[in-house]
Amino acid sequence: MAKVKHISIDTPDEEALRIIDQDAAVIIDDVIPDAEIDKILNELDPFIKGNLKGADEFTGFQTTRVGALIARSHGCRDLAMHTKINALASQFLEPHCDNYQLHFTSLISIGPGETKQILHRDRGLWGGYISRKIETQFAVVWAATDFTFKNGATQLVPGSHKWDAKREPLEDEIAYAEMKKGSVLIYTGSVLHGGGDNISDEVRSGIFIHYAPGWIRQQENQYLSCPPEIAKELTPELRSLIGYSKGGYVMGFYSDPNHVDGKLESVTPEKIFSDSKDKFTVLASPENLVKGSTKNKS
Ligand SMILES: O=C(O)CCC(=O)C(=O)O
Ligand SMILES: [Fe+2]
Repeated sequence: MAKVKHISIDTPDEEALRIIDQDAAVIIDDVIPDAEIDKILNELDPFIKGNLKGADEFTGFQTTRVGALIARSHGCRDLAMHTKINALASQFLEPHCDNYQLHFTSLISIGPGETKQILHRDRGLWGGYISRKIETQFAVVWAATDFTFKNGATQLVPGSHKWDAKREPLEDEIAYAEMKKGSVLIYTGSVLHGGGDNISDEVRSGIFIHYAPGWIRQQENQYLSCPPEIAKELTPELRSLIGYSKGGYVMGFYSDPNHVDGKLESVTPEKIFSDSKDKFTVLASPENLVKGSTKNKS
């Protein structure tokens, strides 16, 4: 049976990225202690309790999803900013963008009796309009419980990011991302995967925090899930990561509708919080605009 490779937190980035390039998935064992996970589950408890199960076979009739994790959980803010994960995300995504952003957050809990989720490539969420030469998602799953074959560990088909789109996996090409609570599964937007079936009597929970290029539409709308009145509590770095920043020279600027003095006209979103950080100049130079319009014509 196929397997997802396991590495440790001390594995050099180059080796982790080599495995991700080859298999489109890797597991990093024992990244955070159980206590940190328990703190997060505590913070999210009111939302977990009130949550509805999925409405179709894809979302899962025995599966619950809790989003807005940056707004709702301090612990998830730390996970989103984790140094090693961000180092890998930036090296993986930045060949195709000037900066990357947070894209999606969800606590996905697969309950007993759930059936297998259909195998899919997450990049389909952009409608299939983006060339497969460009990788648009770096998915990170923090195990909030153990992930086992029996309780619904994510099914994954290592190497399927390089397959012809129509090829279907044989049973023994499907791996199960078995890992301990506190470990991390990384997979890309192009690999075939799906939630596993849960034939145990326990719930399998994962904290999904995904990243994408700064120029693309985020799956979870961060401006609504973490509006400015909550975003003002975040560090400037995390605010910038979730989208209160520009994704390129002229990508994502804003003008304050109430200001008449010109100070908040065509500025970077960081200005709402009086942050001065801006990786790009306020307006692109003509040279930069021309450069952007001519590179990567393929
Ligand atoms: O819950 C899982 O293991 C995977 C979920 C998933 O891939 C999805 O909902 O897109
Ligand atoms: Fe998925």
